[in-house]
Amino acid sequence: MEALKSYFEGQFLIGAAVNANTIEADQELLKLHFNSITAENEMKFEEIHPKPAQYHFERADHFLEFAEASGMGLRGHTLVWHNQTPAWFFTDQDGHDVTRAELLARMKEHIETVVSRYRGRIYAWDVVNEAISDHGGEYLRRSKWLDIIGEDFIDYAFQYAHEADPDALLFYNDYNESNPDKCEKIFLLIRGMLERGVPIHGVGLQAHWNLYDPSYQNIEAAIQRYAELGLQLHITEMDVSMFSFDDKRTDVTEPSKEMLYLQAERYQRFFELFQKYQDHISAVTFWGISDRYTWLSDFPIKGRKNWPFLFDANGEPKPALEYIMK
Ligand code: HAH
Repeated sequence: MEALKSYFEGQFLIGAAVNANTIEADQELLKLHFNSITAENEMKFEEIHPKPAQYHFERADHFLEFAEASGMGLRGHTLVWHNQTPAWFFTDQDGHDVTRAELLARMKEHIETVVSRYRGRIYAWDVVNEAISDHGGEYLRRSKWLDIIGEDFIDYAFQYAHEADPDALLFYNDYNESNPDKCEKIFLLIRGMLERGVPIHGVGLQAHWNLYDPSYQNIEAAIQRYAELGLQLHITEMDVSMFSFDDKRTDVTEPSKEMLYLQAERYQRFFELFQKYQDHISAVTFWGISDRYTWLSDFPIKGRKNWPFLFDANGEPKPALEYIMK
């Protein structure tokens, strides 16, 4: 069988998110089909910088060594996010919020330390993750970053990252990126950054999609809108859940034939869109390797399995794989 990465060679890098277990358990599949990896959690703030002045680089270093030894690229995820960032980072010794100046200084220290360690070896960084609100009428999401620093925390994060590694491509990354209202907010955010001369090079479309949503029309409109910015687009965290967002069932223990073929059709149409916009899209990363492990087998419904990828739980090709490499 042809490798995914060869099939799309010259169009997009094909990536997978890995963790300490999957990089072992699915190593063969990973090496065969993928040419880029992202750390699912191991470069996030709470893992890499859990305590003041305490950095844990072992796992991230290991992923980088693996990537370099296997001829793969490494995407960095992520520097500034409202989630998985410890509370101490925002507070002083008395538990009060730090000042704007102090938080900016801490942000600079964190970004400098992490980004310069991997300078020249990580081809793209998700600098800011999920800063836009999902609610109509609200622009930026409420967060400690926004509360303490103000809206320009995003500009500063990109400036610090650029200083630490001038060659890394810097991305703004978000989910629900194909929702028309949120897409417009993301577009306006990035257009403003470009007008202010902020060093940003790409938009990350997470692409946490499912069998029913989003519509092809909304996805295409979003790709077109982001492409107008003149930046590269990366699909950063793709998975295609078997369940619609409102589906709360917990009694599905195996994917049905119908689900597998619906999923294959969805994947086929998604990749047709990616190819149509291949001048803008340069990488497609899945948020896992195979159905052996996915963050969706617990989220948002605890204990419910999901099967969102191109390879099944035994690493065997699913109909979706054949459909996209027709
Ligand atoms: C993503 N959020 C994050 O970027 C990634 O780091 C994490 O491992 C999984 C998904 C998507 C998301 C969320 O954080 C909250 C609600 C919906 C979707």
